[in-house]
Amino acid sequence: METSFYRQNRKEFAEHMKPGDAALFYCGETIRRSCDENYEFFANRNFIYLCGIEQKESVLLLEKEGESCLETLYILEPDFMKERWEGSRITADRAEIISGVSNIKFIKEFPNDVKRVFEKIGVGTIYLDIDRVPGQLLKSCADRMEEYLIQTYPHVKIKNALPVMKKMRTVKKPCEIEAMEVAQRITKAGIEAMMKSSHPGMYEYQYKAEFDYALAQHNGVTAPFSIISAGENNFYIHYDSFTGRAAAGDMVLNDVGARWDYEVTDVSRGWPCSGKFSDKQRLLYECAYRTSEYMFQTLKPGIPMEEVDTAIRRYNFEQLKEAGVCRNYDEIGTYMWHKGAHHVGLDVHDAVDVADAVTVPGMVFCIDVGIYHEEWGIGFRLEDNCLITTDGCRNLSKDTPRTVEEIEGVMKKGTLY
Ligand SMILES: [Mn+2]
Repeated sequence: METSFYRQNRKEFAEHMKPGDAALFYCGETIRRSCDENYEFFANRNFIYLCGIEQKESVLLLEKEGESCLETLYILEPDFMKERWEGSRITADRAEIISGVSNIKFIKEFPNDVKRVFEKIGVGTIYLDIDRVPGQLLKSCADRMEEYLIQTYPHVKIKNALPVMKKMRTVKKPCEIEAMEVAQRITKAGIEAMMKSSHPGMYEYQYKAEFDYALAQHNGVTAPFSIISAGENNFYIHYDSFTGRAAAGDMVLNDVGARWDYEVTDVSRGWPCSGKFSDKQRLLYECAYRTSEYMFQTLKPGIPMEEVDTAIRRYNFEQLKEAGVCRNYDEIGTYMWHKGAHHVGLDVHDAVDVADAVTVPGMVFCIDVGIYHEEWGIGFRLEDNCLITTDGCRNLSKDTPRTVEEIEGVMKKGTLY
């Protein structure tokens, strides 16, 4: 993203702060896996949204003084021996260019600086980005800071920054949409690669290898998540083992994405591994397709998000009823196992403000129509990414083969076996 994006996001957050308030955002740290191995580092997405720095142990401090906001970014100091093993650390110059924060300091200065802030805050509030889920064992940097504050500076008021961040992230900025469009083109290449190489007898890990290879051709893009399954495995919604094999007559399901400039896509397609839909597969697929098309024709600003889900369910029921598959709306749960709309952005299930939400221009969410017919052994999802515009909506993933004809056409052209 351009530096102006991060600058603007910090400015918008600071508008929620009062003079004397401060805010802390942590990039995060590596988590030990075993012996001397760590899990791959993953930068906190709210931190990314505010400064775009992907360097473990970095911290952003905002201090509101009058109308202006003092910004300080703390980064790890250079360490020749550590960098020899782990790779280079971000430099102060580079951190300034990316984030637009001009006051860059080394993290060793942070403890003293932050004490000065806490001692200064008499009536002000400190914002911490606290995002806990029930049963969570690990404590984040913000959780630990909260504990320290309560014990050491009990007079300091603590406020959670998360609701403000969620509100901000709900509406995407134009540069985010541009990044998503690039991610969509890469996702399309990955899905088409799987469709083109598909044949009965192909293993799920082979589909995944095709997908990953196609993504990597675009500046080394890696998949932020992947669900790829065949046949009966399509009935496990978040299946992740890649060990199964597509038998003749099976459908293959993918629920995948690519990430470009931190923005992700979330696109699902289902196709017959042989390249030709059977009558039953086509019947069910076209129900999902008509439902999806209906949603893209009708979505516009001002619709409660809850109604989006209900509309998908109702319309898809009508299609399944007409197809003679489902007679009663009460029975729709037999064939539709999950909700049909969730936001995407920096996260695949994006951190957004959904309470009482109605659609507004700039929102991006999935239209995900899943049909699972266990008796027929057919399960798949048709999932696209919907951008709400000023007068309607746009399907960001429409170029990834969607209709029966498009899918069969791509698979025919691509037959390698
Ligand atoms: Mn998905």
